[in-house]
Amino acid sequence: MNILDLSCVNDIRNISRLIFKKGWGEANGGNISIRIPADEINLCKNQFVRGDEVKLPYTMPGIAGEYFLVTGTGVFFRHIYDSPEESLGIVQLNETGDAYTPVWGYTTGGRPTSELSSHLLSHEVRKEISNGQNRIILHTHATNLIAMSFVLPLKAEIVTRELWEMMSECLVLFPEGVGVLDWMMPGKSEIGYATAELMKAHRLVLWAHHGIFAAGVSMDQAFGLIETADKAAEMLLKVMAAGGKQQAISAEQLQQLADAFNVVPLKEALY
Ligand code: 2HA
Ligand code: ZN
Repeated sequence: MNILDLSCVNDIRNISRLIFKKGWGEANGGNISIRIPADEINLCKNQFVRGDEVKLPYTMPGIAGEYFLVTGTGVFFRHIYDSPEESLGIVQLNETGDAYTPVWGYTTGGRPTSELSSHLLSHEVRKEISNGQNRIILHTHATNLIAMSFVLPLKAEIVTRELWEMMSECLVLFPEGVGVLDWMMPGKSEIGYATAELMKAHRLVLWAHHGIFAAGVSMDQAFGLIETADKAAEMLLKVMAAGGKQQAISAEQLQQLADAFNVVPLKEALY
């Protein structure tokens, strides 16, 4: 099977085009990785050409040996659909989980995203927590979520509660709430460790004044979390601009929603 026909490649091509159209993928903003299932790897292994191993400054035994499809550093989301072989690559982690080898893609000499630490360290956490179900990590510069990070206290319980109050779906889709990171230097191992730590409890992690990270079992799920949270953030900003809330879904009503949909809400956000 041609690698370009794999569903993971299609997922990244289609979602990057959509993200660009939403205005969240300006220039080289954003990056995506997928932990590729073994059956997809077996369909295309014969086309792999192993490059040089690259050592990582962290060790991830939980995802050792796994293959990842990862957007390249400096790649414009606008170009991914039309140039998948240049824009994307597949890397395999070694058996100790502290180095990777490119095996496909990055044809013009590229390498994986500058946010590789946040991707791989989050994959390791989410794989364990989800019993192997979570395969997607999606980072994008969602406009309204970024704007919101300038006007709310950077606390998970407050950001979560404000988003939940904007529409009923929010609590149902992300009952565990949104993790929140203060501004940190992008592209470093430190922001990777901090993101992965929050991914132990949340599938959405807000990077203040920068963007959002989402984890999911599928691209639809990861993207759906972000588009829902971003829409809630958009409404919050409109409500604030219109003079502020006169009423909202109450803590009691949020608890009723959680009970009706059989989800366990982040306790701290039901103040
Ligand atoms: O350059 O989004 O966080 C891509 C980014 C960095
Ligand atoms: Zn970014």
